[in-house]
Amino acid sequence: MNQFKAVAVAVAVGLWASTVHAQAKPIQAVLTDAPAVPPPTGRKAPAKVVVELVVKEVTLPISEGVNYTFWTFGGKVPGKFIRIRQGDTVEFHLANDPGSKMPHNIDLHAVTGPGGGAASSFTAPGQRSQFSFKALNAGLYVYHCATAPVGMHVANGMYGMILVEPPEGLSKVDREYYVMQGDFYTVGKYREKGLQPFDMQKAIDENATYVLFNGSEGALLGDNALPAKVGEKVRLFVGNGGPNLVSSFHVIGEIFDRVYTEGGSKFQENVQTTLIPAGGTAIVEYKVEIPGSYPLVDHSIFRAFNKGALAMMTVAGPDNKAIYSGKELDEVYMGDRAPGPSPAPDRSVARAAAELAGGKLTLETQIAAGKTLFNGTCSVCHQPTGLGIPMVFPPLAKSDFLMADKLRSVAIALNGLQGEVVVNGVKYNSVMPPMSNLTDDAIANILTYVRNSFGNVGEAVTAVEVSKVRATSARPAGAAH
Ligand code: HEC
Ligand SMILES: [Cu+2]
Repeated sequence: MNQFKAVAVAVAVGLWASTVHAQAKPIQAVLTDAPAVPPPTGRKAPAKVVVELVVKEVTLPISEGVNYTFWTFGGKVPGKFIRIRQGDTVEFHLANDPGSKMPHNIDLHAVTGPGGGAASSFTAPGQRSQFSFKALNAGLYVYHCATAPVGMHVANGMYGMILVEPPEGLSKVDREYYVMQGDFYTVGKYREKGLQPFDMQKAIDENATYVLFNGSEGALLGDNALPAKVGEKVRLFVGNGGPNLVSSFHVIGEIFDRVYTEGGSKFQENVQTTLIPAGGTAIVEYKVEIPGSYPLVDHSIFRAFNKGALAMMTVAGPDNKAIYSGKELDEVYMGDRAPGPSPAPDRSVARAAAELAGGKLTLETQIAAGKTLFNGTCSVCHQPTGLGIPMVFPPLAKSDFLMADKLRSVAIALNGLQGEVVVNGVKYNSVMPPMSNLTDDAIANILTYVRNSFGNVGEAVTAVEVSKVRATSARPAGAAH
């Protein structure tokens, strides 16, 4: 082949190749609902990728017996997970369901360009819009709605994540999960039943009612816990939608072998807790060595135990006593969030709420719900047996003091107790904190249980009685409501 011919062939091949590339069929992106993550792109070269996302306004449970109208990218909170490769050109289609009441748009932090796509994607109910962007930077990025009032759209759950894989892809792991934190603001207090509207003032004050992983309390608990097996490498794509709070993300009982802080390209090793800003992410990786339950929490710890920021990874497999000697995470630590011995989720509290709403609450249902709530709230001091601890926590079992006055026992649960009390002839002089953060029906069920268990025989306590005591008795300064 002479030189001229060789060049001609090369040009022809080059032309052919670029035509093929330009005409290659665009790839339809696989989108997943949390906690699932789409498979690796597995591609060696950039491509044109089509993403189709539908905004829907949906009413879903935010907690047991509590509903909230979420605004979503794809029908769930967080929104669909999008996975592409660096250099891809993304043709983005945003549709707004005809049932929506609001216009919406999308700002993807993976976009280089004004508003991250927001201005090009403003979509009224029943409309669609389209724009394209080239993914210049690798990393794990948040996307969110940026329609005014932006804070309200984000607070209603309008966020998700897009992973832009580096050209070489991510290292191989056994499991990948999608976990995203968000803070929520409802008019009713934490766990107050019924459909709860958004509370703008609480949101402005950054006074969250709920702090949640994956959009509802218990989204990743019980039957929905994240499974893994001993010896596996786990990767969590963790995001924080905010709108307000920064997450101190921690897995109780694990150490992150690697954290790609802020979802960027560099990793830090051997990390206990990683900060995830509102509108930011982290990729955490760890190997699981010991079977058991591993709670995922925001280590701003009241959020975990009093606002819902609790998820669970359950690791199955053989023990390794050389690394850890035993005893499972116990009920005292986890309270009513402890994974129960039976795989059947405990629905007693929800059942009691439903019966109360229907005007037909039975004593048995109240006792069952009260037992669950007692074990999550009171048993840490008074013990699951109700026997208390000598000299420290008085018994509720066969307590003459408890049974002498029903409304007084309601006031104790609500407002706490301090100073000398004599229970069954024994003096106690200590402090019980107020539990006024509990709802009226929760306190009614707890006391119904306590007054009908451990050898006690009494009558039911009603939510109406609790509400009267709440309205007429003094709470110590600093107690909730
Ligand atoms: C942090 C520990 C703690 C928790 C949690 C706790 N208590 Fe108490 N409780 C005490 C202490 C301490 C006293 C005695 C206070 C005193 O000495 O004045 C007490 C006293 C009582 C009494 C009166 C004395 C008796 O034995 O009859 C009742 C009734 C009672 N608690 C009910 C409850 C109920 C119901 C709950 C759950 C809603 C609860 N407590 C949660 C520590 C606790
Ligand atoms: Cu929106």
